[in-house]
Amino acid sequence: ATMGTERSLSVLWEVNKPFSIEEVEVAPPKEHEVRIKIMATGICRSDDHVITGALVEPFPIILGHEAAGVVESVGQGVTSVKPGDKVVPLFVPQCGECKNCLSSKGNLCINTDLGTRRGLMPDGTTRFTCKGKAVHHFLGTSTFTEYTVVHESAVAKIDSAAPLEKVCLIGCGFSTGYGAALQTAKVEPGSTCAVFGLGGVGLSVIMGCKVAGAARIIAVDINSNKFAKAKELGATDCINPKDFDKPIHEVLTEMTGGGVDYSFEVIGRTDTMTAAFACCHYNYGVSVIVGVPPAAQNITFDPMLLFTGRSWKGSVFGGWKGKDAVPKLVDDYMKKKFVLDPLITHTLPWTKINEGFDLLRTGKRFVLRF
Ligand code: PAD
Ligand code: ZN
Ligand code: ZN
Repeated sequence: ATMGTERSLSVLWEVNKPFSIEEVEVAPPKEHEVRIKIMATGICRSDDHVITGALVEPFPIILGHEAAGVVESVGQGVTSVKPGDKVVPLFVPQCGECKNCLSSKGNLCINTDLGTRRGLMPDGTTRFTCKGKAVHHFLGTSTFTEYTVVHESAVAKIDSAAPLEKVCLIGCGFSTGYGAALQTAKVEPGSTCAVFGLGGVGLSVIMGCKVAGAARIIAVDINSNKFAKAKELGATDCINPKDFDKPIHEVLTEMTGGGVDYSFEVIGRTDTMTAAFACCHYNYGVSVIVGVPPAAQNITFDPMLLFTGRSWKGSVFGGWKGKDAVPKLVDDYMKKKFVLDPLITHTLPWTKINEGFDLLRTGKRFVLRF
């Protein structure tokens, strides 16, 4: 079953260009690898960051990292999944053996491709070829394609009854936001939270804060069209920085009598990272960076902000160890412990990928089906 080369698509050849739908050869899985037929993939702002160059990756590349599919074939030595299993690829793998996987504190497996700019499988090669040219992988996942190959440590088996066009969001956006609140910040009952950015990830932070029992959740976005959904999911206040003359961190500090307990930056801008940090309580506030920091930008800040007791943290994939957590999150979804529908504004056939990105840039979030 592992023979045969599969055909596939949607290659990004350079920055700031549309995707081109191409025939791509997808080589069979090697040892400890899994070839997946992708059934649905979401589009996350992180994919767009590669298009614009804010996140630097090698080209040509097949993007996409938030998906669900079915195992088509497995390489030698694969034991955790078999052909026909429903799965979610993991952009943060869980090898189970490295220092971070063994630590109860971390989730960033050392085998992650994140930040390496390699765009290759763990063995340093690629499974994609287009027009005789090697095409790069994205974060060990590459899901804008009918077939992809991932390492066994980067795939989680999920409930065979799960609706793939919904649970694909558990592959990134939902879990990232939800986990930032529950795992990274560990929001406590009764606390006050501020969430900067109300895209799919920010809305998922709101869901996490609500489940944790936050008493007040203040949603911040420059697009007021986002407020209705934020309220539906648990925001108690919604504010638009454009409606105020003074800096938004001052507005929040005043609104909350000294600062929020937890703040989250879910945009990916250095100015909002600083604002989110500054609006948390001067003595014990915790601020979490979820938005991907733009390449080659630095933050200058007054260390007094930290000295008095604030903490500044980051969170990748919501702090979850994917192989363990993703099947459980899918089970929780099936038990209706949280919703995913409000995060999806459109569903499109995958060949409309470029239209999907246009929608993303107008504040919509969509899932491509295959
Ligand atoms: P999105 O683009 O759908 O949402 C961003 C929101 O921020 C939009 O509603 C904007 O209107 C709003 N916004 C933009 N500028 C401002 C501003 N100056 N002040 C207030 N609001 C503003 O993105 P998303 O929800 O898909 O992703 C959000 C970020 O999280 C993005 O940077 C993405 O790359 C990152 C991300 N990180 C991880 C991770 O593991 N840490 C995973 C997935 C996504
Ligand atoms: Zn993502
Ligand atoms: Zn590991």
